[in-house]
Amino acid sequence: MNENQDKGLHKSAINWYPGHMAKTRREIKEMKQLVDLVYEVIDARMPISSKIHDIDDLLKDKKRILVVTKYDMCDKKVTDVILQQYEREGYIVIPIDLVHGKCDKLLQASRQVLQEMNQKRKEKGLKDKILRVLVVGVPNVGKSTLINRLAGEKKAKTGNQPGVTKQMNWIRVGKDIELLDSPGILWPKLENQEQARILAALSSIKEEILDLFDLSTFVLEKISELYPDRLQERYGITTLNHDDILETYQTIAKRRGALLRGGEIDYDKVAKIILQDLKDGKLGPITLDR
Ligand SMILES: Nc1nc2c(ncn2[C@@H]2O[C@H](COP(=O)(O)OP(=O)(O)OP(=O)(O)O)[C@@H](O)[C@H]2O)c(=O)[nH]1
Ligand SMILES: [Mg+2]
Repeated sequence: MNENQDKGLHKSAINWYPGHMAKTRREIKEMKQLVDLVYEVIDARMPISSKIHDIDDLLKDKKRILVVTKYDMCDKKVTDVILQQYEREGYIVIPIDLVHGKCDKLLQASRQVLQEMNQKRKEKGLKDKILRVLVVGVPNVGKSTLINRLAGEKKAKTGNQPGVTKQMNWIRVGKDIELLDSPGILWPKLENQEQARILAALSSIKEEILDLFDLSTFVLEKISELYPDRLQERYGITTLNHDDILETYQTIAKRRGALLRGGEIDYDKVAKIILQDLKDGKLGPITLDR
């Protein structure tokens, strides 16, 4: 690891876990008694890195469905292998494209849980209940978007950056389901720096927290390792020169007009272009976990 990277990591180790996440974690622990089911939301482009790493502790034995959003943006072949592994571990896994697709399968699975619950209540002579579902996940995976899709209208605020939802919030879906939206959470110690960078590159950690140049270089290296053709298509780069990465930035700068007055390279602008292209799907469908 070079000195610059080390600096970037050090910065992240100090600042990346904001106080409101600790608060949300406490609230989730309190609210979990009230819910019958949990939608654990993960991002299809990082199905391992975006999974809350201590979710089993946090939710103990709550019934869970793994909802995999942004399926339209992922490399399906790679993501599917990981999802099959989750299924083997016993998860109900439902991949969703929240922009173009439907949520029928998720609703069906949820109503099945509700039916079983009410059947048991009936046997005990109790009245039917509505289904209460807690929606959890790391920031920016699409929890609120999912809720809006299920509700059929925009009831929760959404946006392509981490930390949009600020508090827990109940939202009604039809006559029989109530969803509890929650602010995205991470965990206090993010030991795995590769995971931290993947989360930051796909906007689940505020990117300002990591060094911008460090993060965009990580993206270039990752894409060159996993999808080398994409760098060629987008930026005209055939091979990444790991010993002189600035050369790669220069090539991108010239192609995309990221030059300062006097013709100098605007490295910050190049770094932002790379990160924005990744987020916007301009580098094609990608999955960064293996
Ligand atoms: N392409 C695509 N974009 C999606 C999908 N789901 C969500 N998004 C986008 O992802 C971004 C984040 O969505 P939100 O619903 O605000 O995410 P969140 O998990 O509620 O985020 P926090 O409240 O910050 O924790 C938005 O720009 C959504 O439009 C999907 O399936 N496909
Ligand atoms: Mg939200």
